[in-house]
Amino acid sequence: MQIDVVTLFPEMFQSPFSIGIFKRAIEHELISINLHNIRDYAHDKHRTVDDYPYGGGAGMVLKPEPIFEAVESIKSDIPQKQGGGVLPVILLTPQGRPFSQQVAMELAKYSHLVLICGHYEGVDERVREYLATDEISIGDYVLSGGELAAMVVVDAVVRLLPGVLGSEVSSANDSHTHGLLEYPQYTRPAVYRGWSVPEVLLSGNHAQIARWRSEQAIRRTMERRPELLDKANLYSEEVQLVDRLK
Ligand code: 6GU
Repeated sequence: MQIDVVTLFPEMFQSPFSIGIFKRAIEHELISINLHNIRDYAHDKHRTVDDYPYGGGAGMVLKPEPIFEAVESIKSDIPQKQGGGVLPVILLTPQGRPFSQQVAMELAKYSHLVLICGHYEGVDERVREYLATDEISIGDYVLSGGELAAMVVVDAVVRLLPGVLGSEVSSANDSHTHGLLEYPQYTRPAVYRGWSVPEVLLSGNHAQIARWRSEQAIRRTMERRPELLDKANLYSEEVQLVDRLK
C-alpha cells in the first residue's frame, strides 16, 4: 500500500513511522509512506498557506491552491496503467465520518491512500467539495491539526495489511474486530504479589479456556460498552451467554 500524507508538519510523522510495525512494514516494502509539505506548494515567496476567512471571524483558513496542487502532483506520479478504481483522498477533520475498525478494514482494501491533514480554523470548503473523496474524524474532540488523526488512521489500517503483524491471527483477535472488547490476558508469573492468574488458563483445557475467554469478552463489553453488543457479530453460544448474564 502506498500512503501519501499532505501536511503542514511532515516532521511530526518522522518518529512514529520510523519505529515498530511501520519500520518493519516499510523495510519489507509492504507499505511506502510519502510526506508532502503543503508549504512546498505555496505560490508566493513567503510560502503562504493560509488566509483570513471571507465574511470575517476568528482564525485562519487553509488556502485551496497549495492543497489541490499537492494532491495533483501525487496523482500525476501514479503510473497510468494502474488505472483501477478511485483513489481515496481523505480529509482528516472533526466534521468527518467517525473512524472505526470497520472503516479501517474498508481502507485496508485499497492499494493507495491520500490523507490531507487540516489545520487552523479550517480548510477552504472547495477542498472538501472538489478534491476530497472522503472525510474522517477520529472522535468527538478537537485536535489542533489532522496529523495525529492521520497517524491513528494509518496505524489502524497498516496493521491490518497481510504480513505486517507477526502472525495473521494477531489482528483477527483484536478488540472490536468481532465487535466485542478483548478478554483479559496474563503471562508469567502465575502468582505476582499474591495475585493469581485465573486457574482455567493453567488447566490446558482448550475448550474450557475458549469458553472462559468468550464469557470474559462478553462480560467486559456488557459492563463497559453495552452499546457495542447490539452491533456485535455473535455466535449462538455467545447470544445465549449474553441473555444469561443479563
Ligand atoms: Cl481528523 N482533526 C482534528 N483537527 N480534530 C479532530 C479530528 C481530526 N478527529 C477528531 N478531532
